[in-house]
Amino acid sequence: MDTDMERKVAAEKEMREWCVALPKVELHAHLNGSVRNSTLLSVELAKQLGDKGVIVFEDVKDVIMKDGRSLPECFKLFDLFHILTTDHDTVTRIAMEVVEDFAAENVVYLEIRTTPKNNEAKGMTKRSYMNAVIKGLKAVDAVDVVLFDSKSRTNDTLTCTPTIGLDGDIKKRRIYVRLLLSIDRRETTSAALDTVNLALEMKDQGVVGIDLSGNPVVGEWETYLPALQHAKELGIPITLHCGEVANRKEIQAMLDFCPQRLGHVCCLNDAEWKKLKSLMIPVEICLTSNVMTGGAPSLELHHFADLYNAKHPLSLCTDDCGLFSTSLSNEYYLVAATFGLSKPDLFHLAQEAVQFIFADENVKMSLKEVFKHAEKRLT
Ligand code: 6MZ
Repeated sequence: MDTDMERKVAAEKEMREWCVALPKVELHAHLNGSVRNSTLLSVELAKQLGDKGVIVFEDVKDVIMKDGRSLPECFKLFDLFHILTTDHDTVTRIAMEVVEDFAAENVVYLEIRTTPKNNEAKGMTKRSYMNAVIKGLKAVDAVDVVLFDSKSRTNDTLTCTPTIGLDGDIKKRRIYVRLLLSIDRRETTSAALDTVNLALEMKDQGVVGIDLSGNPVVGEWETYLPALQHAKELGIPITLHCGEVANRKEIQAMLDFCPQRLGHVCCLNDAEWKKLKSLMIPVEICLTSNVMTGGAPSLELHHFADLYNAKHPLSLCTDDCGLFSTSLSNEYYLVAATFGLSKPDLFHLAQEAVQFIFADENVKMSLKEVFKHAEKRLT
C-alpha cells in the first residue's frame, strides 16, 4: 500500500511530466540569461579566460553556481556572462544550445531576446553579433527550426504547417524561433536608435520586435523614448521591462506608451494596476525570476493570481532560465502547485499565449493547429 508521501511524490512526477509534454510558447527569454551552466563553466570558456588571467576561475565558479540572486547581483553576473560569452563563435554556440534546450521541453514557439553588442576588441558590431546569433539558430540539427517569416519564404505551407502523420502524430519536432532586439538601459539614444534600425534591416531574418531591458535602476525613460517611438512609427512590435522596481514616473510613462506587451509588472500601485487592466496590455509573467530577485514577495503572493483571476492577457515565461535554474515546464508546474490550476486550465493558459506572439498570422495559425492537435492527447 502506498503511503501518502509516495502518492504525493508520484503525483508531482506525473504533473511535471505533463507540463513537459504540454506545447508551450516562450515570449520572454534573454539569450545570455538562458545559457547552460555547463557551457559557462566549460573548459573552453571560463577556464580559458581564467588561464589568460581575464578572470579568476574559482571566483566565477562560485558566482555561477550560487542559488539565490538579488537584482543587483543578477546584473553583476550579466557583466561577467558578457565577458565569457561575447565573441562570435561563443554567441553562435549559445544560440544553438538555447534553442535545443527549449525545443527539448516542447516549446513550440520561442522569442529569444538579446542585446546586439559592439565590441571593437573582438571585431564585433551589432550586426555581426546578430549574424552570429542567426548562425547558431541555423546550426540546430536536433529539431526543425523555422526561423524566417513565412511570407519571405517560397515554400510557405510546407514550413508553416506542422507535418501530421497518418496516425495523427506530429512527425518531426518543430520549433518556431523569432528574435527580439533588446535595448540595454545603459545605452545612449543613438545606440538605441541603431538597434531599432537593425531590427528593421533584419525583419526578413526572424527579427520581429524590440525590447527594453537592463538594470532597472540605471538610465532614464527619456533616453530610450525616441528609439521606441521610432520603432512604433515603423510598426515594429515593442515589449518593455516594466516595474521591476518602484519607479512611479517610468511605470506611468510606460503605460502611457502602450506597448504591445509588458514584462514583469511587479511594483505597480493601485492606480497603475487599474490602468494596466483597463488597457489590457498582455503581460509576460516570470514567477521564479520575480521571487528570486525580490520583485514578488513569494510565489503564493505573486501578482500572477490577481491578473489570472481578472482574466488579464498573460503568458508564463522564464526570463533567464540559466541564471535562475528554471525551465518553462517548471514555471507551468509552479502555477499548478501554487495556485491550484488544473491541466485544462494550464492547457488554456499555454494556448492563449499564441495570441500575443509577435510573428505573423501564418505562424499563429500553425500554432493554433499544434494546440488543437495536442488538446486531444493532453486534456
Ligand atoms: C532586466 C534583464 C533581466 O541581451 O545579453 N536582462 N533586464 N531585468 C531582468 N530580470 C532579471 N534579465 C536579463 O541577455 C542578458 C541581458 O538581458 C537583460 C540585461 O540587459 C542583461 O544584460 P543578452 O542576451
